[in-house]
Amino acid sequence: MSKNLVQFIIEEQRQLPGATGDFTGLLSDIITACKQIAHSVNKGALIGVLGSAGSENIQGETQKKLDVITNDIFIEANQWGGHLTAMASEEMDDIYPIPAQYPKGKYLLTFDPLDGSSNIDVNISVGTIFSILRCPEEVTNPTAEDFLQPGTKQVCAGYALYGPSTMLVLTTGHGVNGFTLNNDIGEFMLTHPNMCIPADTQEFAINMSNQRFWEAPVQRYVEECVKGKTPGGREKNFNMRWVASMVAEVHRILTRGGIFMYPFDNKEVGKAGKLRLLYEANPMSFIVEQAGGVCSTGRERIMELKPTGLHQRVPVILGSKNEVERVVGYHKGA
Ligand code: P6P
Repeated sequence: MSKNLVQFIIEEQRQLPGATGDFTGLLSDIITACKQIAHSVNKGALIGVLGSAGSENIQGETQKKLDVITNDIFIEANQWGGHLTAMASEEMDDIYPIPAQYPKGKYLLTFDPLDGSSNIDVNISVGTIFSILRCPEEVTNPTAEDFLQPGTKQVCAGYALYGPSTMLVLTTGHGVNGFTLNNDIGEFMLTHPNMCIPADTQEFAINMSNQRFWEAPVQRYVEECVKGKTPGGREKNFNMRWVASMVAEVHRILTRGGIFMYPFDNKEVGKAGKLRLLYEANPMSFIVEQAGGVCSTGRERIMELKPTGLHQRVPVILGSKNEVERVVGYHKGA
């Protein structure tokens, strides 16, 4: 019988000197939230949770009913345990301090409760992304400023993927491990130990409809992939994927390699990228780097960026080391 996720975490905790079980308790609450979200997502139309909520989030994006429902699930599952001082979410304008009636802990939690939610109404895979930071010492009433830590400060990052099977993938800085939800017993079981991204790939993922808005280095890279082994192309042919669900793209890359790009584009003036640093780019970067991949804006390592805002957007180029480094090289040469 393979290990379940809680057993795996406790065994990891035993390796951490001075671990108090606080971290294990927090992860256990996050796992509970992901199981509840999986249930709501899987039931979909049967329980009337598809469609628009009729509201917008701070990003100006129309919220799906499930965006709101899954955000509430995360808040409910994580606010009472005494492991956090505050949370921040794609779906909330400001931070969510732990209410006074609950004990506070030493961690901060950021999350995108339902990434790729535009896919939910058409039954395509969606996911949850989360990241755990330490709350700065002596801070008991945190502000948004306390969340603005570079990705290198993350103590844990993970995602749940609600696909043909529900999986949870996470890192605490000692590699990446994948767990599959066994619905018969309601436990995530270790099925993908020590996930590693191949350094090379023949598969790129980008939203080609934005091509005319990209900078020259990305134009060059994608053009060469499309040309493949023809003149002006590469030494190999490429395949393309675009699911429009970052969690699904990253999981595919963790499983068989690839490069995912949501680069800077000049489609909207003043918009530095589409993906959010704190609860999309940073957690995914931690996971991808721990699996041997590379994550860059094209010019900088994403995890070294000093965040300037809770909902800051950044360009994202991540995946197989040799391909991401080629794109970074094109930016240097530009
Ligand atoms: P586009 C989902 O909304 C998301 O944030 C990522 O999960 C996904 O990779 C991207 O946006 C899709 O963007 O422009 O293709 O809709």
